[in-house]
Amino acid sequence: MKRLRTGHLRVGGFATLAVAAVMVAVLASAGAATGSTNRVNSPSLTKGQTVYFIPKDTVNPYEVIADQGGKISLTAIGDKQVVSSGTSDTAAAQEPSIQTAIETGAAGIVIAGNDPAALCPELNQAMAKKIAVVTFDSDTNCRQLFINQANTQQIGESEVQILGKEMGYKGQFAILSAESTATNQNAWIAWMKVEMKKPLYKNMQLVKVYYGNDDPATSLQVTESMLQAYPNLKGIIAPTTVGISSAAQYLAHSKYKGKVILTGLGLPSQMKEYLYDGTVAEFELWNPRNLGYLAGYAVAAIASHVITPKVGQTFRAGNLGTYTIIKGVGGLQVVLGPPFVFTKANVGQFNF
Ligand code: RAM
Repeated sequence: MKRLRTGHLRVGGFATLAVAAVMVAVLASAGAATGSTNRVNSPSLTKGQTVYFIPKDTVNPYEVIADQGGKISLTAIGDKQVVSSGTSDTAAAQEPSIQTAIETGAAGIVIAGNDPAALCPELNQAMAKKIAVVTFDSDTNCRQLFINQANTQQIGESEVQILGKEMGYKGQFAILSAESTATNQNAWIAWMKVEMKKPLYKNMQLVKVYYGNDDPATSLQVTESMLQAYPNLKGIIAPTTVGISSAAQYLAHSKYKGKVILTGLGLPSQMKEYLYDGTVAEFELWNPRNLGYLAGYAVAAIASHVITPKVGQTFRAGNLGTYTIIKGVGGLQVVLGPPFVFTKANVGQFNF
């Protein structure tokens, strides 16, 4: 099997087993994942502060796991976490949580934006009150730092590379996204379209981007619609854990199983059965628990004035180690690490 151009490691592929094993260990059992106490003391971080974690919604298992990671780091620091959001992925559902954070004098906000612009009046108000504002998972236009799960370009490109390889670089495919306003999905899709311009993909055609709103029922419904609308559809990329698990559920019980290629970003816990039954061959992700854990340390470092933040500054994220602030597309960011390709050979080793 070829090693992906983007540098992903594949168990049983080009990567040596030793390297792959290290990668699996990092992903599966970093400090955040084990919940072990932070062995690296952070004396400079202020204890007793309250941080609001505002996920895209409170029901998506991916977001729940990311918030758990935040709780682990904030608890290790001696801070308190409040998780607050709506149940659907809209900016309007997140606004009351930001307001409450401001009114109750929170030290920090960590938010996965459902919309890049619509949340800015509230987030700017929070920053004006000296509340540390960090985005994670999905960025907004107004924040001090974005905790990016992986390089945005790499995620977009690699999704198309995986699908192309599995489709034999031929045929129609559709994208099943989350909310149409989701900054993260839209950024990944933009890079997918750039990748598609390469001659390698000249016989592949992106027919349409569908939106399942990170709602399982809607995602199932649009999967059905796209297969009806495009009877020759050969592939689906769902860069959302809700989308890919819903599409896999649909395909697994349909005549399209094994015929329509499905890949995207999925939780190993939700996708395991579909790797084992042959509905899906591979998909990507990172450890969402580590994402939240890293965001917890980042927001605490800003709220404690350990970082300003600015380019080149570093901070310690407990058992995950030291991270450096770099310049991203929308401003300052920190990148958790490369995405990982899950297959039926390695999926059993993950607990998220
Ligand atoms: C869904 C959400 C989230 C995204 C993951 C991959 O759970 O849309 O924002 O990062 O998928």
